[in-house]
Amino acid sequence: MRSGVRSRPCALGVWRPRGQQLGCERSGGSALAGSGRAMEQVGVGWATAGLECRSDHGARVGVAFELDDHDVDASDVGGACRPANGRLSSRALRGRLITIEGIDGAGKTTLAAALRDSLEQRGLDIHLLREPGGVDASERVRELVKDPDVRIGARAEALLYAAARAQLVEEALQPLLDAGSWVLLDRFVDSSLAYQGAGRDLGVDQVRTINRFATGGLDPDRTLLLQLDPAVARARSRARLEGLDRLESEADDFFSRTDRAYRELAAADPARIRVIDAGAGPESVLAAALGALEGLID
Ligand code: ATM
Repeated sequence: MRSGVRSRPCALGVWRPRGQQLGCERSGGSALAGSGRAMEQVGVGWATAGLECRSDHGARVGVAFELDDHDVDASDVGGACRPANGRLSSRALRGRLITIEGIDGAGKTTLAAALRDSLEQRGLDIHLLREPGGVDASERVRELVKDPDVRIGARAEALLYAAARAQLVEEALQPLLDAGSWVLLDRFVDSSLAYQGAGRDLGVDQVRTINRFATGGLDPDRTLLLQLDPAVARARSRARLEGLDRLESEADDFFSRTDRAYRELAAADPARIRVIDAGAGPESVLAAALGALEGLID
């Protein structure tokens, strides 16, 4: 594939390469998916235009451009790549992946929308996505795994979530991050570790392994774990829903195992996973979430 100027992706990760404007060599989409954070990004804070170039040493370098007061020629930052229009900013750019986790009924969706608004007000280019879903194929998997009339074994379920995730990474997540965007993601690998690894008793390490393959090793920069007593969370989601889907119909001990696994994951990685008391009101939860992004937002 040649050139890599990207138009702004929409909220569900649909983005189209705008074509050939930059005349810069760019590797194929599958390489993007597998690279995790191997790609180094150099550039700026406005991510509607980005490209990937090869340095003299063959290393892949992502570059994003913005019109800015600080003119920098593209050759200063990326070798042979030059935008067809516009000047380069000297500010450093790197996309961020923030994931939101928690058992059903903890308030992830409410927090995600509030956080997106709040981060947008700070001028960040932010994209809200969900799992399973976010792109067409993964939304289809979502329908399948939620369908209470479909029998799916535990292993197949873990693989389906991983497949949906692989597609999301390749089609939306990695391109967005490469372009310097922030992605707010409602569930990611930790959901599979907690629900399939512990809830389904498949083993956290086994599920981690298939997900490393699915994501190419992509890790969130920060994870906000909404914590709520499973009984309270279940009561909340039952009140909210008309009919329970395939997972929501599981017995209470499934959710207790899932909740316990989330707590253990957070204890094992406190730098990434920040626990938030989901029993507080929405405003307090939002304030806590913003506080938990310290070091990422100023
Ligand atoms: P949401 O309704 O929160 O979007 O999640 C879909 C369901 O899929 C949710 N069900 N419940 N209860 C959690 C479940 N799920 C997994 O079991 N594993 C995963 O990897 C993901 C992403 C979701």
